[in-house]
Amino acid sequence: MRIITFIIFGLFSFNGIYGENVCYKDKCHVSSTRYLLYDVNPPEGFNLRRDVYMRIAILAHQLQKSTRLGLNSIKVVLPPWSHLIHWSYSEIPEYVPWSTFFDLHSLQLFAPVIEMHDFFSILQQNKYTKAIIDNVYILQHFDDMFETGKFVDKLEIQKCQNPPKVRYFYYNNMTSTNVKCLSFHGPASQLIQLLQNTSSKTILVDHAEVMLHDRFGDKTYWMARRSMRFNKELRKIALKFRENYLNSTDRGDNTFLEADWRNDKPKRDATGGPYIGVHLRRRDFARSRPEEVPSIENVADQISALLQKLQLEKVFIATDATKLEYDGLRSKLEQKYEVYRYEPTDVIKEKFNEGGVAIIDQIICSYSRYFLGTKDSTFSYRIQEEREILGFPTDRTFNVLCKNMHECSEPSVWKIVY
Ligand code: GFB
Repeated sequence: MRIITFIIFGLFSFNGIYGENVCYKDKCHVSSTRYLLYDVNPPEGFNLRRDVYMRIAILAHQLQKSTRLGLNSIKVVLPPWSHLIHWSYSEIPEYVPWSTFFDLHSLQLFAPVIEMHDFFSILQQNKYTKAIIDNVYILQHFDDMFETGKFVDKLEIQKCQNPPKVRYFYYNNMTSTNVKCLSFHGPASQLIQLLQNTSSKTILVDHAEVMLHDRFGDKTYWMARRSMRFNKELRKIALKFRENYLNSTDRGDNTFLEADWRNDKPKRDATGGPYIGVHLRRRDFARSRPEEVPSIENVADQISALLQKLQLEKVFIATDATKLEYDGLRSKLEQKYEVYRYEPTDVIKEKFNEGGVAIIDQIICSYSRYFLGTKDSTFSYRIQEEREILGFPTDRTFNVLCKNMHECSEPSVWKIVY
């Protein structure tokens, strides 16, 4: 895996302006770039974090178009993927950059975002030894809104509900002497009120998940979503697996996408490869929802019935289930059908870790003829969105495993908008 440990060189630490030197024809000036950093509640998983990114990216996209100096020069610094509770770690602190999972250039075609290591490089060029953030805002919910049930959009500096952190992103060399708790209810764009009233160069918003979407499900939302193309190598690995085992190619499945997401056209005629893609979420998810999650035997019955109905022979299973659970499922299905699971080589596991393997699983499910997900799992939601982008008919996408043959709920359908 690509491990990035940030060591900042130099002898002094400075607070204040972190200017970039911008040079043109031998003349240099300090740029007015400001940096917006954000972090998310530690227990949140990878796919909820992707949704929080969208809220921030849509804000940054809006700010970029602003005519106000100071707002249109804001860049978002992407929080490295570290210390996620669902992933296992070795003893070395690991800071996985976004480019391990996503195509950074593609993200930047929508919003001005940079990696944390780029932010550190800029500090280093300017000889800063420490990243002392000008303003840290820890977002929190308004207590009284939950008590009264009356929700109004507002933000207000209030007493901290929890003791504030003193270290950020687990770095020893990033801190701040200016930390406030900001009670917040409303969309991410509400943050503009705060950004336009300060000239701080570096602002960190912690618990960014408290901010809501500005525009859920509209054209801009889907532009942000479409810009989240996965890392090219992960896409290639998934494609090879589809070709080798599932008889699935973009040409044959009508799932071809333009190289640049901005050129994609609306369509609904993707057929997908001749297999069912299943996302079966287990572990903590199954433990926290015993009333809703089906048993392994029941899952096997549901998949068999579907394969029979669709006259397909192959099923691809994406799951975080234990080996024992997966083997139980496979042995029930294998009597009649071909069952596939993606098993990474040590090299791929080392390079892309559990996050990359999960993405390969998601991509393979995205290209299936029919997708069956887990109700309320953000992992399944992201697959559904991917299939909307690929242009599948909605009835082949918005399907979830039932608790059993009698207890079944319809998932919400979030259609793509261009
Ligand atoms: O993405 P995620 O947060 O979605 O799932 P939910 C958590 C992690 O589980 C993923 C692994 O980042 C993966 O590492 N995982 C889940 C999988 N499904 C698969 C799979 O099919 N294949 C692979 N390879 N890995 C919520 C969490 O999970 O569940 C909440 O976000 C909370 O924090 C809740 O824990 C119970 O929305 O499913």
